[in-house]
Amino acid sequence: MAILNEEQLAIQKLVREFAEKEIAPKAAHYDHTEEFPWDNIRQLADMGLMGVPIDEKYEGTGLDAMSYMITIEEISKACAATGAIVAIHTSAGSVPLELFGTEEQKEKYLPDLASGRKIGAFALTEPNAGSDAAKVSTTAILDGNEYILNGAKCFISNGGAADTYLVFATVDKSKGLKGITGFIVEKGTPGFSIGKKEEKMGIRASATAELIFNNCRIPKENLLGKEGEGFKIAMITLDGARIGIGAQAVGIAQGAYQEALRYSKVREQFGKPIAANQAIAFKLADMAIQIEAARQLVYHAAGLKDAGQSYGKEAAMAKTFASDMAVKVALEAVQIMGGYGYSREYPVERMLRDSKITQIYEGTNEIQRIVIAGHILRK
Ligand code: COS
Repeated sequence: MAILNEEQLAIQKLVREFAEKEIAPKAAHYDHTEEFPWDNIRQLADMGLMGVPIDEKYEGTGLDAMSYMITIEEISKACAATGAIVAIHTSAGSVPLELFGTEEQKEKYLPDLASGRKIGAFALTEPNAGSDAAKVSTTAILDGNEYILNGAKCFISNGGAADTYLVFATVDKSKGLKGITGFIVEKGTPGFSIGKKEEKMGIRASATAELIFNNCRIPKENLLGKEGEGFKIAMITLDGARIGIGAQAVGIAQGAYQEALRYSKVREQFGKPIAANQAIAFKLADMAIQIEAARQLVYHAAGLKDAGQSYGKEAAMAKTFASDMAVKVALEAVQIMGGYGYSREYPVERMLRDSKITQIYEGTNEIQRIVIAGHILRK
């Protein structure tokens, strides 16, 4: 365990106890119904956990990145869908406003987001611009004091549930990625509608939807940063958000491991608990090693961020290692629990399904290797 300070240990205890008591018991229900877990979000908002790293000036909790990662890990251990909602709302839907917004924008939008009264989302991906994020084709044309948005976004986390969307569109296609620009779009703006909601393999209670912009007019003052700065804003946002996905993966793996550990001590076969067999005990030992290694990578990236040092490479490493680890650990947990592991009566099959997305979203692990290689080769 990394040496956490008193404040970090206190938030770990607070979130762990709350998540175990209030969130974990409802995780199977929300997985099954695919309903957005509003009651979890309201409770997390009451506890100040919807804006952990946002400045207190904007109604955030004003804690460091490490505390925020601990929060995401603990929530995700109980319910990965709820962890995803909080992580995307915070790292991708709120932090970019704090980093790149004008003072007026921060005062207008951040308090509602950081307090959890409203939910945030980040809309970059399009049907033809996933890994190749620079291929955004949603357009934003300036017309007097308004931009007119046209196009569609897909796989947008918190889509439909969110009130505030950070949308990336091009103001000039001929400029390539230098034309990409960020905008703040409010739910209910005429011309902005929510399209198809995805039915997913995992994190089923989190909302993932298409966004449609049809001559959607937004005021010029809703420009995020300057025209043409959108790609960089998106990349910097993703650098930070990827640590959160690493933390989420660690949480899912820890949850699956704990279930398998508990089961292997009580499940008796051939007259003894199955944990008494090295075949099982060694699996548990390997799971514990992998989880701890991933957690340390997440903490390391968060520590660099808190120290104001560059952390893009380490965030990509943490996300890649932790997500690959989570899938392996959840799969082993299912194996240890055998038929019970495969049954929907126990949580590990859900955790296995939930783990898979961590290898895909906020940049696939193949993209993370491009990012890491870029850092290594530039040096
Ligand atoms: N921080 C700041 N600037 C960055 C950056 C970062 N992390 N990454 C790239 N940039 C800048 C580069 O410095 C470059 O700027 P200059 O032209 O001024 O030098 C510009 O952005 C273009 O960079 P690059 O040439 O590396 O862009 P590519 O089009 O090759 O794409 C990848 C780079 C593949 C890394 C990017 O498209 C990516 O991250 N894709 C995955 C997207 C993703 O994560 N999607 C998930 C969506 S949210 S769930």
